[in-house]
Amino acid sequence: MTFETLLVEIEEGIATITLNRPDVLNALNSQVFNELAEAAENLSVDDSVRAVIITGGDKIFAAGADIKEMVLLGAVDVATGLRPSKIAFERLENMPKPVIAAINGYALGGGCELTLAADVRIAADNAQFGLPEIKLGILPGGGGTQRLPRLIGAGKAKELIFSGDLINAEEALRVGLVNKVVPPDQVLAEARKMAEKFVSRGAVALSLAKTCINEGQRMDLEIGLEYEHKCFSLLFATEDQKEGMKAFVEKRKPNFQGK
Ligand code: DAK
Repeated sequence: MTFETLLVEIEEGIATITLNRPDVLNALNSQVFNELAEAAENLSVDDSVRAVIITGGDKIFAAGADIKEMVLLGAVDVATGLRPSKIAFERLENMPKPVIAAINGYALGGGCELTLAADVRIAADNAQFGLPEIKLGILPGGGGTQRLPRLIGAGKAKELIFSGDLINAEEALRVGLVNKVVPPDQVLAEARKMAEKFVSRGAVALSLAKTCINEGQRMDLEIGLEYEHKCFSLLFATEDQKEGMKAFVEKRKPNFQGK
């Protein structure tokens, strides 16, 4: 998979997407969004890929959507031209495999929103998060007003969105915006360690659990519980369920095949 603004590497079932516009702090222009959407689609259907890590490298995650590109846009251009970002984020969010954001430095605006489309966020202790769009006279348009309150609650999300203030990694951990904080040089290794753990589990069960959680947020509790029950029942038709329970009874580690 070759792109101009992204590097994509696949190693032992784990794909790493690295945003690659270092001169502009990985500002996300329409080419990045288009390429991300394509990469997400490809990785989604590639059976050899069991987990995805998205990173901006060891200095910065991303300083947001490309303001120099947006400054020229009118309302109609935004309605059509920025659509790929929505598609890219939704493809990552709904990918039937785990997506982990590995974050060094700034994750601002669309960069922060990109991390919100991941399942899990691992941050460097030097990371900074924020949705500073309000300072540009706009609102977070890449899912920030929707995904952030669902993750950390409306009150804290409103404070961040209304003020445009940045928070550090420690505060991000405290409010539940990130899952784990580690030293900067360990972010990728930690993300990989977590990805390896996820990959060692039953892939069908993991993907259905992800679907239950994602879809469940669109449902009321009663329907969500029913949906969960259907997915749970379905897993009893898989080899992984047979293997997982048999391994427990036989006091050995399961050998899941993702079937
Ligand atoms: N866009 C374009 N270029 C950027 C950029 C950005 N977001 N951020 C940084 N750069 C460029 C700078 O212009 C500079 O380039 P040169 O001028 O040297 O050519 C280079 O990167 C280095 O930046 P600085 O010189 O500013 O570096 P500093 O270390 O001094 O400051 C900073 C780092 C991150 C604090 C600062 O660069 C900054 O405040 N950047 C802007 C952060 C920001 O406001 N981000 C939010 C952007 S709005 C949507 C989807 C998504 C979005 C909207 C709609 N739809 C689906 C509709 C998202 C919107 C946004 O993200």
